[in-house]
Amino acid sequence: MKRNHILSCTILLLFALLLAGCSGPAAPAVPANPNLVIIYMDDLGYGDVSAYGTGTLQTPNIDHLAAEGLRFTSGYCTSATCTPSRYAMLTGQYPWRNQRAAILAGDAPLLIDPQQPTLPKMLAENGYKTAVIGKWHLGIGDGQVDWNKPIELTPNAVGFEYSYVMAATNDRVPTVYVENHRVANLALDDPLFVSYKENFEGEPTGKDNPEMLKLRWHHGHNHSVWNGIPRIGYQKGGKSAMWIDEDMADNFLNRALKYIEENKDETFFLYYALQQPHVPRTPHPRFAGTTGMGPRGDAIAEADWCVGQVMAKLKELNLDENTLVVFSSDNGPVLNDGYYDDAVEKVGDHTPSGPYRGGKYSLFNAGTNVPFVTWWPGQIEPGISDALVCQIDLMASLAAYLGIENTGPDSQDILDAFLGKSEKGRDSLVLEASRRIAFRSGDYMMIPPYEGNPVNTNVNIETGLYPEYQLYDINADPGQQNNLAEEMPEKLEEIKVEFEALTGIE
Ligand code: NG6
Ligand code: CA
Repeated sequence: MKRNHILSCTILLLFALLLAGCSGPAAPAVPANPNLVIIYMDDLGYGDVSAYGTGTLQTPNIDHLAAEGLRFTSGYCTSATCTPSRYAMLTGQYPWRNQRAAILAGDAPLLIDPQQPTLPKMLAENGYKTAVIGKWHLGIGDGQVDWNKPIELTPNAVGFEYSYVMAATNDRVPTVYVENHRVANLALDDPLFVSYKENFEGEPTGKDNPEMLKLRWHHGHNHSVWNGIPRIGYQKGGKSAMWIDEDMADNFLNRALKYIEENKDETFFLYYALQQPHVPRTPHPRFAGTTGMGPRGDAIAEADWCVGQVMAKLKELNLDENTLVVFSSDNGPVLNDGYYDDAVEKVGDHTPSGPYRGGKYSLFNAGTNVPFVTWWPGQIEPGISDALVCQIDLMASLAAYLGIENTGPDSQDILDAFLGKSEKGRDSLVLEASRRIAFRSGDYMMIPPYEGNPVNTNVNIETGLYPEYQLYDINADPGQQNNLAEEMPEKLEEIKVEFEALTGIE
């Protein structure tokens, strides 16, 4: 009797288990590996995003993303310029560990060693489709690149299965797009030549041919002229392949949307790297004049619209619940970065650096404390986080999510902070500007003594360089007005020890 009872109970239990198995999961589903979309801006400041509530320029689409996601107040890139920040995000290695990780010329060799671990490689090895569309600026080729032949060392050599990029910046030659291993739309009968040493005979320059210019140069930017805009570096030929600056945003966006469409049934990583609001600021006529802040404001409005289009596409394809979007910028803001484009004259009450001191090229906080949002409906609760997070940590944090080994040497697993499950991010972070480094530890920022001009007079931004130690409490004093180095010698000493242990620099 008893035995029978046990038997029937067991059968009932098995039946129940079977039923539960068939009728769908009882607990919330653990999502499959999410798609990753990094939306990366060029020179967008903390205060340039209206969600941060400090500037007067409006960015409704980015605000919407921030409202649905997690907005970080202490979100950092590693560097106050482009190349090093991108290097760190994609390799998980601090850029100051690599001698060559500084602003690169358009013909500079590939900065990332093809043997080096990278974020796209890590994801590709784990079943992801990977693509970069937009600004690259991490070098292409071997230093002797022939732009008319297939180029081996492109983003494809470091983990991107598809790439469609401008090699460097929109103010540098060559003013062409490179798709996978070739310059796109290049005609064989008009080969492209590039030099950063000397001009090609008979070719006009911004310096000698002001009559050709629709945008005047302020400092630098007086070499080859294309589309009425003088650039950095010299080029000749390749006319069929040359970009039209005003169409660049649409061109990158359309390719990004197409990539998402085509890979909607795959797991993918799209690194969508917009060129705005880097100089030359050339918003499409649809956006020109819309903000009253001149081309810089209009280029941000254009980028904001692009962000909205990408988000709409993810929702339209029902990919939103399975896509982690990370929105950020490669360095802080600058107004006059080499052209007369009214950025200074028309900025009005807008504050691109937000409450912070400095900007692009600066060791002060605005150089690297940038807009930073993570978004993943169903997984990330909307909100605001004060956790200290950095783009360099995406690699280790994603590795943790995927349950694989982290291969980014300086990348830290702060997954819970990125997902909003913890208010705790990093303890500390090394920051870089023009090959000099500073240190954020907790709420404090320490800038070691450096020689050099305290103001970069070209761009009119404070560099942060002073001959004595600086120590600031960023929380209490975001504008870095109160140097605590003398007042708090013990704190300074403690941070110096920590900094030396990490960097090996005394
Ligand atoms: C500087 C350029 C600046 C910009 C910057 C790179 C001059 C005088 N200045 O050398 O205009 O191109 O490099 O910006 O040439 S970044 O955002 O890609 O780092
Ligand atoms: Ca930049």
